[in-house]
Amino acid sequence: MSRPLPYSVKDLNYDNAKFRHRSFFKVITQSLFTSNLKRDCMSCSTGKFLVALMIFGIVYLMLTHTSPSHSVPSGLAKGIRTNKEDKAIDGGSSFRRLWRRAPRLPPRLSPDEKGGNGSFIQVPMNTKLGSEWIDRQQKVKDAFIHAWYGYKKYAMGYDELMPLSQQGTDGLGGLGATVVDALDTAMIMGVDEAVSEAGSWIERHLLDRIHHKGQVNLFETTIRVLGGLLSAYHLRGGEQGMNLTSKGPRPIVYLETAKNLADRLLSAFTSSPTSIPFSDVVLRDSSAHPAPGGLSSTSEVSTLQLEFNYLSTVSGDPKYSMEAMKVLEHFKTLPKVEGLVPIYISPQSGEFSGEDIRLGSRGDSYYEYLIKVWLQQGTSRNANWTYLHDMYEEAMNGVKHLLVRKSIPNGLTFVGELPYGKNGGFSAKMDHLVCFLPGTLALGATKGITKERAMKDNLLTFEDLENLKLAEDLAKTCFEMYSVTSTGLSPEIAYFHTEEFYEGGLDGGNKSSEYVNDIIIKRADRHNLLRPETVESLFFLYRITEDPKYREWGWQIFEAFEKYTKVTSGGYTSLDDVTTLPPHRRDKMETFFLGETLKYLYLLFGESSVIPLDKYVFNTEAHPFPIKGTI
Ligand code: DMJ
Repeated sequence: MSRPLPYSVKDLNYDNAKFRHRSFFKVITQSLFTSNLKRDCMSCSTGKFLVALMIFGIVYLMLTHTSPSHSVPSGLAKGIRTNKEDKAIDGGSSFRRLWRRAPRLPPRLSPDEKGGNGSFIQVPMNTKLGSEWIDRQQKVKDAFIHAWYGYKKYAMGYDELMPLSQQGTDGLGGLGATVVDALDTAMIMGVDEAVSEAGSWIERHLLDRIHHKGQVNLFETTIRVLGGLLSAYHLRGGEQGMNLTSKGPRPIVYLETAKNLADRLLSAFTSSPTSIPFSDVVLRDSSAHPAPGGLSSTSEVSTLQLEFNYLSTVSGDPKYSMEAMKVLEHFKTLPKVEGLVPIYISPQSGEFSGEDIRLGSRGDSYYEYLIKVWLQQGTSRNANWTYLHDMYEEAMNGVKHLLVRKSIPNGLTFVGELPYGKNGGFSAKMDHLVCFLPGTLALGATKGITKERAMKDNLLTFEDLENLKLAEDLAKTCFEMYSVTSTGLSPEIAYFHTEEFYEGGLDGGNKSSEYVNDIIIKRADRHNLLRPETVESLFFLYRITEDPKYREWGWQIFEAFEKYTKVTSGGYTSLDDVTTLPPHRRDKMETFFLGETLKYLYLLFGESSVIPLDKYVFNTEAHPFPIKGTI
């Protein structure tokens, strides 16, 4: 059978130029010399005279017009000048100012921030949001403020809040993980107070913690802390040399802290005898060692590259990217099962260990980063990186062939597991963690542009369309994992009723759900940790398909979080059992509730121009990094 031209090849020269910022001067001159004017007028002398007159007029207007080139509040406009620019403005002439390149600003962020109080956030001139979605987005912002308030009051500086016992706990090595994970969400939402408080805490304490703390997990620290610092650096205009000092520290503080942390994390790579890093790092002496048992998780070692690559880009030091990319280059050489990989790998031998294959815990973000690291290269993607896209495509075909099944009686599409490899039995078990996959599949299919535009431009292969369809089917299943329970919240793990597998009496408790007999929830799996994966996928699918049902589903999930996980005194809590009412509450607010869950819900209800998917790639902890060459 002849295969369609891979999208990757077609996409290599994909031109995003029309979305790039161009200065006013450039726009005028380009249109003069590329439009019909050029053809029709330049040939006759009257035409030449008119063109000269226009240029003269424009230059005159620009010399006499003094308003700033960006629509930022005047106090802010001062704040964002670099020293260099200040000198140019104070000492230079208007004419010199004319030739200065307009500064590139960070992305347009919150639609509801009206730029008051020197807020750094720009307001889209024209909001297309209906008032219902503006209200709902505000409710998510209120939820974030409530979560931050609880954390700040009872646990500031600890990794996580225990909202019921009203204290903090350090489960992630003691780097104040919630502070850093939450910071860019606060920036995106325009919660200035939290931006200030988190930023000041980072400036005052984080370096000291990094110097003195003991053991941390390489993966968790990279995706939450390093990722959070780097996206904060970007969103505050760090790459543009800006100095948005009004809320929190100068962006360079985030970058310098990130470098200090990453230099220590690098020991996990350099201490290992292979390209597979050890899983644990002792920060205070920059040493590293394997996890007890000696093995690393496949997803952990392959989910570091977006962060280390971006750090190399902004720091100008290639060492971070080089070490992290060795891992994926090594994975390229390893034997796989139709692109699928076991969930453990040995840093001692560099080989996979065992045959357990799944897209849930320990496997998930390996598949996510294959496509996202490829996308991160943007227009500079070249032959050296296509292996990532090839590995992703092969893996997704493996998923479709070996892991995707339908439940009975009502045919929900789900992704199961192969705990004993290809020749062992199939398990109808699906972790909630697998619900990242619909979003990743949709992103991989259109590369972040809308489905409509991709179809119009004839950019989708048969495989892309198949992946998009699978994404939509799986997103529905993930949503039904919520609506099948009494609380409207998903369990950590679900099983699906198939010809081979059924256990009676283990439904989710919502007897009116059409899928009450399709989804089985074992007693040990009934907890909910406020995880983001489903709302993450709803966000990607809404942006890409523009189907409003994804927003409605997101809203239902948000309402369930509000109803059952909100703690009056501050914060939100994990639950022990989503199938009983009232649900028994656990005493923990995970950092990713602020870093991911609320961020994705907020973006889902907002304008698609905020952190656009063809210009940004989100790390697995929802920290956005710019795609090379687009911003
Ligand atoms: C997050 O830390 C990341 O999304 C990770 O990839 C998986 N687990 C949590 C959220 O569930």
